[in-house]
Amino acid sequence: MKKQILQLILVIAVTVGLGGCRSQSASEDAGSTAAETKTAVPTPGVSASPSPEELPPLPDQFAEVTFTDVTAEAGVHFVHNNGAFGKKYLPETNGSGCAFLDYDNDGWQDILLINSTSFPDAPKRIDSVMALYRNNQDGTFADVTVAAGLAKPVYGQGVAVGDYDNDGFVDIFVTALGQSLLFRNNGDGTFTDVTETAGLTSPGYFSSSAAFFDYDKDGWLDLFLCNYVEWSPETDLFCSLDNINKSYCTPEKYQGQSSRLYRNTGGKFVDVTEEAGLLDPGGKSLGVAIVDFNRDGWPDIFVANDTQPNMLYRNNGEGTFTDVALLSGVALSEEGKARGGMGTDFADIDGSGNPSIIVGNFSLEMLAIFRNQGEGLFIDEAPSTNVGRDTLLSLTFATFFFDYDLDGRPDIFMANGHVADDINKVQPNLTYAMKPQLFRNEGDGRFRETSSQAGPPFQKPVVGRGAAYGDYDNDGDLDILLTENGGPAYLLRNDNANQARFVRFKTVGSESNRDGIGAEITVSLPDETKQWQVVHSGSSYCSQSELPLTFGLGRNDEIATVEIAWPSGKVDTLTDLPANHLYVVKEGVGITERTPLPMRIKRP
Ligand SMILES: [Ca+2]
Ligand SMILES: [Ca+2]
Ligand SMILES: [Ca+2]
Ligand SMILES: [Ca+2]
Repeated sequence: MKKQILQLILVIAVTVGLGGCRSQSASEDAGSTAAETKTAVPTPGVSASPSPEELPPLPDQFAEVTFTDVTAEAGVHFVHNNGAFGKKYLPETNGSGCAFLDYDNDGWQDILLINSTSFPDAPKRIDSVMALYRNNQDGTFADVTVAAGLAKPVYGQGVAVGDYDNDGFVDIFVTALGQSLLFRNNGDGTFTDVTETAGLTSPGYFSSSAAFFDYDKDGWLDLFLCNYVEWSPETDLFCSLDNINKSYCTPEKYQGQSSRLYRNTGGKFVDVTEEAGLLDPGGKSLGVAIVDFNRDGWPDIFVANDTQPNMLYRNNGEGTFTDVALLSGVALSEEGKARGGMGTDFADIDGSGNPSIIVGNFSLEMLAIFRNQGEGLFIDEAPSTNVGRDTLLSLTFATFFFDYDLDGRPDIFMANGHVADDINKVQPNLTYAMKPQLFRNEGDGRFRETSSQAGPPFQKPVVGRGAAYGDYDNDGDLDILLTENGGPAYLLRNDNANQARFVRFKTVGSESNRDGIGAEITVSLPDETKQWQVVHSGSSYCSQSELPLTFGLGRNDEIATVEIAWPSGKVDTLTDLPANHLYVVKEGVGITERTPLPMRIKRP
């Protein structure tokens, strides 16, 4: 009886709390908004929605945010197999990526780790496979790869996650050396390889990163696939650092391979690379960021190329793209040199309303911070700031923006590691394994390295490759997944960031694609500051971060206004949202679910 009364109070508390936030939809069915907005009734073990005054007290001073390696206690035992057997084949040193995704829609981020496998001419085959780890909602994960139907040996490199068939379940695209694979999510915990029926069979590409996005805004997610170079065991070349032993050749020795754009025609894909103006046989692409750099509402494509100029494909809005990288200042270094571009990402780093772009580069090349000056112009600020000095030696694969301390300013993560395992013998100032790096945004788009205060994971050199962020423990702050070539994957838990306020949004498109990829969320705080982010696939290197967006609110207990601009053109406006919640927002409807965070973790 006592329990029933308690449950009743919880339901009332949630309902009253929801009354404070109105959804005003710009859509035609705005009239039905109130009726369709429903409340998620709290389930046992999950705390009720706190009113703003019930938020945990703010400390006078925030403690340092640190990261803790929780891989072992989380039950993640994955080890990457790069297939190496002494021949130093080029693809060995590139993999592999990772993803945070919620494949079973339970509101908890699951983990996917891409793997490579043996080369066809290896004397002994090891049929290694990728690993899907289901989130047990108690800080641990269960390996469900076999049951999910994903235990398929493939020479994998990267991953993109998106609901290509708009059925409400995210699907998985695995990029590979050779045939990349599309796995349709059956909605029951299993996946089916639909590569062929979906029209994605391709010749021998050496693919790397990929991104789902809706370039023609027809409500179906299209796919951009980065390709690297022409390579096969038969055409592998001999290169050497010491003129004796074989080492990995730089990509300069190989012919490039054009990236591809596939248009989704309603569950089937068609290669539209040439008609879209994207054919680039010289391209040696490793990273892609879908960034509307000129804010005209059409998603543009930034491609990081290795030893070739980067590309910035402006979306002309009628099915074609024009490369404006050289004119915009993002193609080359300050000295006019093409660099070894790898991972990439974008964010509004200075509150200007314009997205800036970062690119991870080779050692002795610095991270690129292309600051958006507006009017389609960028200037690389790394050489003139401490970031250039602090990233000079780093060979950076994955890099991304995330607000790790939830102060409202996007910070930078870098996964580093050299490509040559014997580099230290010929270049004593460089090492194969390198420490990851963290840079805090100090305001106005200036960054300061905070790696030395960020905990043991940032003191440990690894051969870093892929990386993604996601809030795997539903406590509101962003955790990190990091992969190592020929080594383990690392789950790094964020500690202390959620002492500041935050808010998370999951988007559900109706006219737009189901994931709401491309939706732009602008958060206005009572102190009149604004932040915006875009729901996106791609970015980083060969990896995909979680789709929900997290906004750091610092000391603000609530958000004044939230505007969600959907790819369809619809705009939903929400007001007076309390902090420390995850809100599920449906296009044209408004909030359909609100979950207070930190969510109390179930104990096994
Ligand atoms: Ca799907
Ligand atoms: Ca489309
Ligand atoms: Ca920050
Ligand atoms: Ca977290």
